[in-house]
Amino acid sequence: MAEQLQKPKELQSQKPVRVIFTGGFLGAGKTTALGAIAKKLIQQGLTVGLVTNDQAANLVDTAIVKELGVPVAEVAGGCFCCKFSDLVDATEQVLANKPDVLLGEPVGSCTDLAATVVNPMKLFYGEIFRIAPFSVLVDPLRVRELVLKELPTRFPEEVAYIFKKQLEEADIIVLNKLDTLTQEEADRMIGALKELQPNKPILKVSALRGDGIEDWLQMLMGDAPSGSYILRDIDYDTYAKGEAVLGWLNATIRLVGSPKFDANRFAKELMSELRSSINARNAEVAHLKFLLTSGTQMLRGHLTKADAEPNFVGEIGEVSEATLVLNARVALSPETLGGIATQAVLKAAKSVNAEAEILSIQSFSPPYPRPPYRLSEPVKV
Ligand SMILES: Nc1nc2c(ncn2[C@@H]2O[C@H](COP(=O)(O)OP(=O)(O)O)[C@@H](O)[C@H]2O)c(=O)[nH]1
Ligand SMILES: [Mg+2]
Repeated sequence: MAEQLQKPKELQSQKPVRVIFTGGFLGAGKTTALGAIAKKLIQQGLTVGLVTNDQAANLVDTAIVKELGVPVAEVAGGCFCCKFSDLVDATEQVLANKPDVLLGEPVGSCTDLAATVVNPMKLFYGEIFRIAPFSVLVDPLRVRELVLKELPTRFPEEVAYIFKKQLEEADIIVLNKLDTLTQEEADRMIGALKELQPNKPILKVSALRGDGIEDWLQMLMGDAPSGSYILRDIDYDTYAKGEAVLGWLNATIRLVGSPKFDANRFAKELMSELRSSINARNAEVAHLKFLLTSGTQMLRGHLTKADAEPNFVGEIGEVSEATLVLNARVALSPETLGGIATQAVLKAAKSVNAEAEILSIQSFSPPYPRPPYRLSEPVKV
């Protein structure tokens, strides 16, 4: 019985805090969208806090959102659903800064969050938290691949299962990357999503350009219910398999030039090496991202589909030293992924005459999801 569950700890806040969780598959644009939302809220004079999440530490996302200059806490070493107490701890840390709004990005391979995160938050902390409708962000290319099936997929069906379950548990579906679509394509995709999920709002946004963010934010700050779509028939074995086929790699590397190296060229070479090794194995990328920093300069690279174009943000010129944080989620065994990444880093470093020192490298498959709390009915607040 939900009522008998013990909450992890008491949380204090002098004012109610709006909590916005935004889910969606890896690479859908969650971090970009939360950044856009945070900026809008800050413009409105509100105080914002953020919680990022990953299966391991060293997050590119945490570094990205730190640029916003708002307090950030990281739940590492597991997802919000399986590390609920850590989520509460991270939330408490951010609450110390008295935010009006707290934004959270769950791991993109997770589902069943309405039952394991959104509703437990409402049950335990409904007095201080106003939980916004749970949004699930969607990348149009994944809709074409996994819903419309007009693009071939290299993912096994268990990954498509997770993608569909994410849509099923959303209070709001948000089709992102509108800037990459014509009006006709966007309508076609909305139509396909509506057919699958006829009863919920489906919005169109471009997190990158800002289109549609205001309307979405209005819904998130309003009174619409949250966590209404608890999954009734989720099969955890299929879900676990879908997560386990994704190899996760997080690495930190120090690069040193002799005396300097071209960091932009290194980034391009690295992306190209990683892509060609992944494509040579006919594997699919869920989200591969890296962040290169040198002093105050930053350069990011993203790849959200093996055969799509990579995206780079920022520039770094000739530098003597840089740090690389690499996060890759690719449908390959962790060992293969680790080998590919190491080779790619070394080759790219050599091509620009730099030395690469691997400071940390971890590659693994996410473990079987075992959330400590799971509610079978939505909590009314
Ligand atoms: N064209 C386009 N790219 C986007 C948009 N939103 C995010 N992206 C890109 O998609 C990639 C993944 O974004 P990110 O926010 O890190 O995704 P996450 O894994 O869901 O957090 C990055 O290269 C982003 O720049 C958008 O609205 N339009
Ligand atoms: Mg992210």
